[in-house]
Amino acid sequence: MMNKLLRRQTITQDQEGLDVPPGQFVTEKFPVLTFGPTPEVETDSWQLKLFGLVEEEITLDWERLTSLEMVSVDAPFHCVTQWSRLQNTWQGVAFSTLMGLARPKPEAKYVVAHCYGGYTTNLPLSVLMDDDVLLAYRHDGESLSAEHGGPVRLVVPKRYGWKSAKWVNGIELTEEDVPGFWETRGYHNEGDPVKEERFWSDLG
Ligand SMILES: Nc1nc2c(c(=O)[nH]1)N[C@H]1C(S)=C(S)[C@@H](COP(=O)(O)O)O[C@H]1N2
Ligand SMILES: [Mo]
Repeated sequence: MMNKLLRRQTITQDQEGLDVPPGQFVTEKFPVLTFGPTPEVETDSWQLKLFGLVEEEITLDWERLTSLEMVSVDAPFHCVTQWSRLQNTWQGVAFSTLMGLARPKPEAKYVVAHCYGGYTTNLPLSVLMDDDVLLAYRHDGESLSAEHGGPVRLVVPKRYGWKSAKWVNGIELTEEDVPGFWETRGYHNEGDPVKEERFWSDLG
């Protein structure tokens, strides 16, 4: 408790004036953070299923995904292990575009992102409908590498990195919140870097 009271909860800026959330250190590098092996997924066999509480279940292949409108998002990336890479250009399909295709039912309030390899993470649907959330297949002008989640990863800039699911292959709409891989292992359910929502133990 004492620790929590003493911790500075302030946002600072880097030399270029970009925001650094509390407790984070800036890196120019792009570290790889993966639990377990990197799944090898070819674009030929890649699929993304939109399912659960949707009006229309849809399975997209690579051709269909890349035929959808491409957006470009400049955003920081904050890992809970305290590194932040402040400048990233992601390109891919806006999450809201996919929801326009599958059309969530009124009772759909949460999302579980499923990945090749079995990793999952959960988020409120409202958070994912933000215009900086996308299914990215390019990073800083190049195809997204396998180690960073290629062919396609979820990118949620306003949450810690573990919510940005790599090798995503399923978007499940649910009524109840279903904690994912790290969320069932002590990580915070929301994971907002500005509020420093790192671990459940932070709550005392
Ligand atoms: N499928 C999957 N997605 C994942 C992870 C993982 O282990 N498996 N790690 C998460 C964590 S903890 C972070 S910080 C980011 C790291 O992304 P990067 O390796 O591209 O830096 O991916 C997230 N997405
Ligand atoms: Mo992370």
